[in-house]
Formats: sequence, C-alpha cells, structure tokens
Amino acid sequence: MVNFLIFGPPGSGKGTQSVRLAEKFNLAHLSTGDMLRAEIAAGTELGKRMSSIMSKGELVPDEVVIEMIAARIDGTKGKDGFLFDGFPRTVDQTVALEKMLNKRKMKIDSMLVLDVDHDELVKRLIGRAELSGRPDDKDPAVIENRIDVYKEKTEPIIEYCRKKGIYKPINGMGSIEDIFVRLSDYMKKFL
Ligand code: B4P
Repeated sequence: MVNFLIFGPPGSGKGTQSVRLAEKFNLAHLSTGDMLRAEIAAGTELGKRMSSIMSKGELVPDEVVIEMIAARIDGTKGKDGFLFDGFPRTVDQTVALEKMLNKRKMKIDSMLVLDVDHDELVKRLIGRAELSGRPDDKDPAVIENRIDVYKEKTEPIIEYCRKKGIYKPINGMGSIEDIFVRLSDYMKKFL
C-alpha cells in the first residue's frame, strides 16, 4: 500500500485532482470535507453540529475527523493505497494519522503540496460558489478566513513533513490537465 497526502490551501485543487488520481492509481480517496458534507446532507446529529463551524470557515474538532478516517481505513479493501484529501489539517491530526497507519504496518509515503497564488484561490472558490451552492464559498470574508485558518493551523504540517523527507511541492497554477500530469508523473514513481 502506498499512501499520499494531497495538500494545499482551500481552492488549490485537492478535491478536483484527487478524484482523477484515485481512479488512475487505484487509490482509496478519503476526503474529510466530502464526509462532513455527506453528514450535513443526511441531516445527522453530527452534521447539524458541524454545519455552523464549516459555514464560518473554521476547522471542525480533530476527534471528529480522526474517528471518520479510522473507520474508513479499516473498511477499505482492494485498493493499492490511500489518497488523503483535506486531511490532516492540523499537526495533531497528522500525528494521529501516522499512528493509525503505523499500527497497520503503513506510513505516509509522500505529501504533495499544491502551490497556488492567493488571488487565484479566491477566484476559483467564488467561481465554484455559483455551481455548488456551498455556504463556505459564497462569502469573500469566509474565504479569507479559510485561507487564514490554513496558514495558522494547517501550514505547520509542511515543516513537520519536510523534516521527515516526504514533502513534495507541486505547481498548482495552470490547467486542471497540466496539474494532473505534474502530480501523476511524480506519484507513478511510488506505484
Ligand atoms: P474541503 O472540502 O477540504 O474544501 P476545500 O479545501 O475548500 O476544497 P478543495 O481544495 O478540495 O477544492 P478544490 O481546490 O478542488 O473542506 C471544507 C471544510 O470542511 C473546511 O473548511 C473545514 O471546515 C471542514 N474540514 C474538512 N476537513 C477537515 C479536517 N481534516 N479537519 C477539520 N475540518 C475539516 O476546488 C475548488 C474550485 O477550483 C473548484 O470549483 C474547481 O473546479 C476549481 N479548480 C480546481 N483546479 C482548478 C484549476 N487548475 N483551474 C481552474 N479552476 C480549478
């Protein structure tokens, strides 16, 4: 099993690229954002509690996403590895993921970080708001807050992974196809 983190600020293309990469390399695509939105859509108790946090652009509590991921890791069969999308988002989540993987004789093999300019992030998210109706994409102030939260709470994971020698920056500017080729060319060395 080969395990990748796809990483980057909101709007950097994590979700967009993950769907295609997971298919190409037979990886299980685990997106905590998608899992949380599914809880909200299903009207569960958890979804109701998480919805207001997400619509402000804040992170949900670590325990919530760690539990979701643990359940999915054990429930996955027939794949060649995992592609973690939007998880981890804090150093504590990273440590928890490493423990989960180590217990199952796995590790994080590579962290792919999509680098995208600030103005391009905002443009993509505002563009998506019209199609997705996501409350966290509609309000420019919420978008800025998500980017600030990323810088404060999520970006420190880069230093953590750099020290472990698994950090790989990827240019996330350009067409979806060009970025897919950049990511695939790097990932295929592991598979
Ligand atoms: P996520 O679902 O992870 O949302 P995201 O980071 O905003 O989106 P993503 O990065 O996948 O979107 P993409 O760029 O692909 O999280 C949402 C919320 O859930 C968080 O704010 C938080 O509240 C909560 N949450 C999730 N995980 C959590 C965790 N682990 N811990 C705590 N809280 C958590 O796409 C954006 C747009 O850009 C799309 O419209 C796409 O079509 C477009 N696009 C992509 N690539 C493009 C390109 N190259 N050119 C032009 N447009 C492009």
